[in-house]
Amino acid sequence: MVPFSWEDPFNLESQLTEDERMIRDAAHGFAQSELQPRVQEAFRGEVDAPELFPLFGQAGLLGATVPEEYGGAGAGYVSYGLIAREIERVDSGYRSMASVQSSLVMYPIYAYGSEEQRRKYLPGLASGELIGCFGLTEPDAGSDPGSMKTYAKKDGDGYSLSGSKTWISNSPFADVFVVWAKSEAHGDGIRGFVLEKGMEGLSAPKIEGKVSLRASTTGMIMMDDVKLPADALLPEVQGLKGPFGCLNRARYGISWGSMGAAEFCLHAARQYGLDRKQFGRPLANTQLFQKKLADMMTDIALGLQGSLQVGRLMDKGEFAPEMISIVKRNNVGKALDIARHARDMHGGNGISDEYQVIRHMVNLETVNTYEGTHDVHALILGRAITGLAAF
Ligand code: TGC
Ligand code: FAD
Repeated sequence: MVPFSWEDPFNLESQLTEDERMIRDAAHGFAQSELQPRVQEAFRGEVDAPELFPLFGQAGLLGATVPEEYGGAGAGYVSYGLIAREIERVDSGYRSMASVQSSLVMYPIYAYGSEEQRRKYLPGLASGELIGCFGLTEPDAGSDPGSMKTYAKKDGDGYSLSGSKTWISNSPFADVFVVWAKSEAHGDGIRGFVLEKGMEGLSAPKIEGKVSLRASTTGMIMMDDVKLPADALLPEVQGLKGPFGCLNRARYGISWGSMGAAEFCLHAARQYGLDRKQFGRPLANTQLFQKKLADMMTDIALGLQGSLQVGRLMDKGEFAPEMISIVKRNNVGKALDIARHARDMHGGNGISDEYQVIRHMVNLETVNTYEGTHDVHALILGRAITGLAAF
């Protein structure tokens, strides 16, 4: 028998390689020294923070799975997940900034782009000199991206792109825009295009007033007859499997990230319960408090094991998207419950941003919605179980 660790119940540590532990420790150090000190003011002020990207880049946290020849780290999906967990331990918004860059911008350029596109964009995106965003969602096409209206008309050898995307992370300060549109030149099929800041007809206004994810900047992408050269097309993919292939990576990262936020909440609730006395004893010395801590610890331990297994299968190329739906849906839903409980366990103090649990709680409301809502992932799984699509 071995001593039990409430912080690592199934000894996840022993299931990681030495390289993975090193990457995790570096990400932890960066998140605690660079991100934690600024998050309270950033969230309060809804502060734009493009200057974080070069810091993420220097710390090697962008494009973890992209090969080193393009500026990435050439690491595996478990490492990518461990990075997401450490960043989201501080704030889901910061993880969002980094995971959009890695999974939704660098991945499609690497996996679907031409060699010229890879060489042109990936090193700058990996170093954080360039900031990327991913435009799939539209005002009238959220859970159902197949109904998008953004359209690329033929225009000489190239294209003319018109339409609007909304709820786009990083767009107001992005340099590189991966945009999905129906394309006249391809039988109205969905294709990916790479746009650049400054193109005529392209703008990206900020969405103000978010009550969630305030440390991450979100905006729209407005495209009014944006002229694109032929080589703006991502040549190697067509159809919805293009954007969904990117979402697989980002959703998987979120499954780890949300567990980081949940771990923060468990640790905070435990410490608060040990420190705070009511009725002559610590709150942590009551049965109800302990039951909540036991539930939190259990859900985190199981969630991390699920993500680890999916990551190992991704590294071997043996995953199915439904596996990712399980861990994204389960882990984010559980993290949201954990954050809500942690908020309650802090009593009145729990609504103060000083204690941070309410920030995680409101952030996780977004995480439960983006990258496929909790219910849309239930329907993806329901389809896999029954063979019937109930969307
Ligand atoms: P469906 O008929 O199921 O599929 C169409 C084509 O796509 C293929 N496919 C996939 N390929 C790879 N990975 C996946 N996960 C895939 N899912 C489907 C499928 O094989 C088919 O290929 P083909 O070759 O036969 O054409 O499509 P549908 O229109 O019925 O889709 C239904 C549904 C619900 C699965 C889908 O629309 C969905 O997932 N909706 C949720 C939308 C979503 O997740 N949006 C996310 C926007 S990006 C974002 O939120 C970023 S936030 C980031 C941050 O800040 O961290
Ligand atoms: P809807 O699709 O309108 O859903 C509303 C409700 O209806 C949900 O509860 C949903 O589960 C439910 N519902 C929908 N369809 C069904 C059905 N068939 N059966 C039962 N229930 C259903 N998108 C990007 O492309 N890029 C980004 O970078 C990005 N970043 C984001 C950042 C933030 C802060 C937020 C909030 C969103 C972001 N999104 C981004 C958009 C996000 O992916 C969408 O909000 C999400 O996919 C849901 O779409 P919707 O908001 O249109 O909701």
